[in-house]
Amino acid sequence: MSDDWQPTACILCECNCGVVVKVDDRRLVKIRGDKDHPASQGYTCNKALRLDHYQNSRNRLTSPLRRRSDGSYEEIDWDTAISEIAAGFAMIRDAHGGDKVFYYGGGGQGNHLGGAYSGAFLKAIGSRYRSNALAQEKTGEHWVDAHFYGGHTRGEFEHAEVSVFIGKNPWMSQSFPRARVVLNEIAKDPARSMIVIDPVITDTAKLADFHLRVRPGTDAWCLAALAAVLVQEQLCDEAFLADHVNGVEAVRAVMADVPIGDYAQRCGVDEGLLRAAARRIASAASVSVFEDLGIQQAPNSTLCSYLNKLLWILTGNFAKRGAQHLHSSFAPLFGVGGVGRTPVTGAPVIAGLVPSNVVPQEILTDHPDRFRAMIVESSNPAHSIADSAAVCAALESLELLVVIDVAMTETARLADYVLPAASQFEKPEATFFNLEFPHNTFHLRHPLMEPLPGTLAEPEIWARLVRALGVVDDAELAPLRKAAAAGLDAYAVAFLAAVSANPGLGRVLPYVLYETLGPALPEGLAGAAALWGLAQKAAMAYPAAVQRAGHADGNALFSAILAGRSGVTFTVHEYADDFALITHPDRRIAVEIPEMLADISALRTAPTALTSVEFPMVLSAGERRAYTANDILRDPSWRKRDVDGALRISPQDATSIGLVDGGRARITTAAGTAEATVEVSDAMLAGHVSLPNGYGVDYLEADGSSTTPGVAPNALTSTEWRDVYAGTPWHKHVPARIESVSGVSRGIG
Ligand SMILES: Nc1nc2c(c(=O)[nH]1)N[C@H]1C(S)=C(S)[C@@H](COP(=O)(O)OP(=O)(O)OC[C@H]3O[C@@H](n4cnc5c(=O)[nH]c(N)nc54)[C@H](O)[C@@H]3O)O[C@H]1N2
Ligand SMILES: Nc1nc2c(c(=O)[nH]1)N[C@H]1C(S)=C(S)[C@@H](COP(=O)(O)OP(=O)(O)OC[C@H]3O[C@@H](n4cnc5c(=O)[nH]c(N)nc54)[C@H](O)[C@@H]3O)O[C@H]1N2
Ligand code: SF4
Ligand SMILES: [Mo]
Repeated sequence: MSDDWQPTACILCECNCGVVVKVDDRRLVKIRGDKDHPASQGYTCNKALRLDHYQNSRNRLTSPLRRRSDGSYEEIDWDTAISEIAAGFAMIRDAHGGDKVFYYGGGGQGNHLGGAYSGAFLKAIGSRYRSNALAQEKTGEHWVDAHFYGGHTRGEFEHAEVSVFIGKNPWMSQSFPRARVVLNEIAKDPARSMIVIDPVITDTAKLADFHLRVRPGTDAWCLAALAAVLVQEQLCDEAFLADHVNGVEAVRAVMADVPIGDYAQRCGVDEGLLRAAARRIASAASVSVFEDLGIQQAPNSTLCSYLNKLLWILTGNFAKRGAQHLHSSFAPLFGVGGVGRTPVTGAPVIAGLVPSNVVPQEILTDHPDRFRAMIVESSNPAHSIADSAAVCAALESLELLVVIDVAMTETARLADYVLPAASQFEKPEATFFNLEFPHNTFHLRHPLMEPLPGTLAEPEIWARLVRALGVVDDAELAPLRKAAAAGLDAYAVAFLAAVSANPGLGRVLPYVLYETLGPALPEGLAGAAALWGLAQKAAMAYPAAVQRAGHADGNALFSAILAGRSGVTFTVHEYADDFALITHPDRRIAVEIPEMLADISALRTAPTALTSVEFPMVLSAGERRAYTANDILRDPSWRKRDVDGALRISPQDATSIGLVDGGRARITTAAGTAEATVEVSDAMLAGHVSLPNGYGVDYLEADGSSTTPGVAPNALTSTEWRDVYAGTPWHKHVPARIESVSGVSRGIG
């Protein structure tokens, strides 16, 4: 075993906490928080210690695979795989147009560097449409953000006097640095308050000063009432609104009409408590908010994002310590441009992303513009998109499906070719979840070991695919290779000259960087070459903030990233910078969105319940718990409890249905049926049940048998059950029927 603690990061959620590890014979044998990581500062949750279950999963891929006509797979060598795949996509392009090649994924919770190289191949082939998991959670919020100020905001919970969590359980799902430490600090400090809006008594709600226990799916009424209290009780920050916000009068007019008492009743929250929470927001020196899947994957999701943001805008909680911020980005997580439409169903393409829910319909049709081929990288859509049966049928019908993954997934099993990726500990990796303000962090992780034999890192996979297309004459790259050997300054000059002389190179930039700068980087770090371009962009976009962080220019920033094994702070902002980050020319927030205001008025007569006699309960399909991590860990032995992902149900419902703790229940929805182990829980409201996410993935045991513990949530969800503006799914609000399974069979869900 090496004596050294090597810095890397946990890859199980978007926080990517820095960890240090000891490696023995390719095993991550010791893991602890990295005190030198600028954001996480030594913090981890319970999950980081289980990372070896990812690194050494028995289900890892070790050879490119090609599907035989009988559906089985044969191992093929990399050269064969690359040339057949490139030829296959070129054939689709020539016959039907490159825009029929659809790209899904590009990175999970810990790995966005590989996906950064996909653009070169996709552009070269003429592909236009793409998507990933953000299109089943964040695109509605993005649509509102684009109208309001043109950027993504984050709260500064560490310093907020009042923290508001709406459909967000950070004790379990984390999502901001050192979440449990910060939550405990807030709970202990009598001068600070926490407001939680959630139907469940979550571990976060237990720490709250105000728990607005809404009935599932009624947040729009709750949030409209909160905003209306601010307006009707004249609690808005008028100076801030006058100086920085447009469209306030239209919002005020609609809010003046909201019947607060009636809405409080309709969402099931005591009116006095609701008013007290609104007043607490208004009286605070600083407020930070976090909305997440509890509203983003529930009815009225885009409207709820709109209303939530009004709370902090109306009270002027922007551009000051402890409030909301428009942070810098090291690389864009979202595409730019207005709302386009998908080729078949005409669904909204927000932030450049096709809604995940329409993927099956964009394929399973004889429409001439349907997607005919697909590349899936680091994602498991056959399991993670609504209506798995429809998704599987669609993926199977494609003329060509290529999956790049570390493991044999539900999606890989439908592919024509499966390409085995090196794990995130076997290559340089990083995430673009760099969302903090005023200090924003970027962490390039160095490889801890050689790639598992037979695997390749994504930058190399994409480079080989581009090479196979023959779109770049290698002679054009020679001057850049020479300049790279002479240092970054020489490279910068040569790069600008080459790209302006040859626009064709501009189309395949990540490839050019990998092929020319990559070889000049320290051993094992060629895959970091694309970061050079991103560092230049960051230095141009935020020159003062990058310099404040100690980096003179883009080259200095890139060098610091290469050298900083525990991550580097790449921007240090001042609070006033928030205004400069607004993209509207007048640098003012624009709050008037007519569709949203009409929807608020329409709430008066809209139904608050979407259940029926047939499906009388609300199922939240995909809750985050102590032992869930999306589909990243397939080996079920990583879990210390909740081994088969219990269905949580209130004592009242358990009694009336005849369920007991540890018994079995059948769950039936419009889409399908499943069986689960029951956990009777006081945390649940009557009428509401929940199942965790990340279960129902299969795992090949040592003896060759396969296990699939728990319920795959998307066996129970439907593609049409989605938001009208963004197409985001209502996974947290699936009408369902729950029955007792007689005979207490312990079959697998
Ligand atoms: N442990 C763990 N952490 C994770 C992940 C993981 O898989 N496991 N995944 C990561 C990812 S990809 C994401 S996107 C985040 C998601 O993080 P969260 O959004 O916090 O996760 P969820 O548990 O899915 O949903 C949050 C809350 O919504 C509540 N909820 C359900 N219905 C409603 C409703 O109608 N109204 C309101 N207001 N609330 C409702 C649930 O009770 C739950 O507490 O977590 C990240 N962190
Ligand atoms: N019903 C329901 N459905 C949901 C949700 C829900 O709450 N309920 N949540 C949704 C949300 S918020 C999200 S974020 C999505 C997540 O769903 P997906 O986008 O499918 O992402 P993951 O489940 O994280 O799967 C990541 C994949 O990447 C692979 N992988 C890991 N490391 C590497 C690597 O280095 N290279 C490559 N090429 N592959 C790698 C893993 O093996 C795994 O197959 O699920 C969504 N689906
Ligand atoms: S799961 Fe998230 S919060 Fe927990 S250690 Fe990993 S990155 Fe940090
Ligand atoms: Mo997510």
